[in-house]
Amino acid sequence: MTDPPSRRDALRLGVAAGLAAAPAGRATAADPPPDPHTPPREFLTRPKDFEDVSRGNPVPHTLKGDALVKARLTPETWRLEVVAEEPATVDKPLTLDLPGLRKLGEAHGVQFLKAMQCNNIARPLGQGLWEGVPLRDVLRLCGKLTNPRRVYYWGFHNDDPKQMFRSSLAVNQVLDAPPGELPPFLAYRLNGDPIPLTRGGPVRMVVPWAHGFKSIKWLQKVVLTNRYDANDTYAEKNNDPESYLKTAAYFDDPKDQAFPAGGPVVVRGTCMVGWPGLDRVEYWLRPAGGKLADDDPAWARAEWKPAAIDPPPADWGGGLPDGVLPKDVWGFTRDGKPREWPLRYSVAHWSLVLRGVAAGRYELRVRTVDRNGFAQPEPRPNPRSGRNQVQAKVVEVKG
Ligand SMILES: Nc1nc2c(c(=O)[nH]1)N[C@H]1C(S)=C(S)[C@@H](COP(=O)(O)O)O[C@H]1N2
Ligand SMILES: [Mo]
Repeated sequence: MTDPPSRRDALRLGVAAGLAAAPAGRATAADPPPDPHTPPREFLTRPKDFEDVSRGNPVPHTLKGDALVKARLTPETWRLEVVAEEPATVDKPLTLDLPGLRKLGEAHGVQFLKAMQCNNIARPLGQGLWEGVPLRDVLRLCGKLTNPRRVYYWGFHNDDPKQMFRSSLAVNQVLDAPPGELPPFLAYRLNGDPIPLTRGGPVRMVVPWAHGFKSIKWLQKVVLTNRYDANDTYAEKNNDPESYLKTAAYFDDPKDQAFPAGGPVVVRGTCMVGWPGLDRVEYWLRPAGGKLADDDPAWARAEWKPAAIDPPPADWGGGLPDGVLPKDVWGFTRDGKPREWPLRYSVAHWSLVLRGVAAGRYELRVRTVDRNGFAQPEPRPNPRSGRNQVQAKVVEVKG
């Protein structure tokens, strides 16, 4: 996750006690330039640093040796089975191995940046450059499909149905993504390397627009069905099985923070850019006056001011060679520039560098406004379709 680099960055920015004793407005060697974009933060998460959300006992990624072979979770033993259940049928049920999938990738491969986010956990779990083959191009190998309405799929689950973690998509979502839009795909590379077992390798489903529960790890089975209902494990407990990623801001460090008077108040964080895109990030610094209820009139009087959004990073970090720009990645031009920024379904970084803040205790809130003009937490009817409460923390400037 982003914590360790951000803390390190905060230190480099001179937030550490003692460095900020210079009077406000006069730069010293210890007082950093007012550019909130330096130093760069890592844009991609190393695969091992993703937060893990995995069911199973034992969790599949702890299997070793023969157990791993038996589970068919090694690159050599991995197989994907594609079948249909009556009254849906496929002409040619399919068994695909990893070389077969990679071969398909040579003709149909896609690459794109996506943050993995659980709809029950606020902050994204990590962001990767995922590479794989659209599921539609795998289904094409099955010949004629009759009567399918949904695609059900799951991964290895220790032979115990109770440990099954499964998900589903409408067959239209799989087959009819508009050209140039992101299709659900079978991923076999993450940040340029084979997907490690811990992140669901050898092959993982990745559904670009969806929360993590659609992106099934250790994928082994795809079933075309005539059923119209979602079979998602995550539909239990009032989760919304069709939720799209939402736009929302998060603090790098959600803990309260103290700053010495006279120095800058520097706060950084990330935002998830969901399906509605990101127009801007805003902050509200309010003299602390106890907990603010949802219907407090202070909300209507709030003065939201713009925060800075980091530009595309020059160094993408997280395991790609230094300076490599993902020019072959969805959303980028041939010279490696993003067509829109920040990119949909990715994590963007924001920063606040506030100078001249008078000594005192404040509540700091940061929120996103999406491209439909909805400010977080709107327009959420159901918090279980993605956590996006406006986060708040106390910031104290010590006199
Ligand atoms: N097979 C399988 N796939 C799974 C899960 C699981 O428990 N088993 N958890 C899902 C959930 S709820 C989330 S949020 C993401 C988490 O992905 P990560 O562990 O790579 O961060 O994986 C999804 N895929
Ligand atoms: Mo999740």
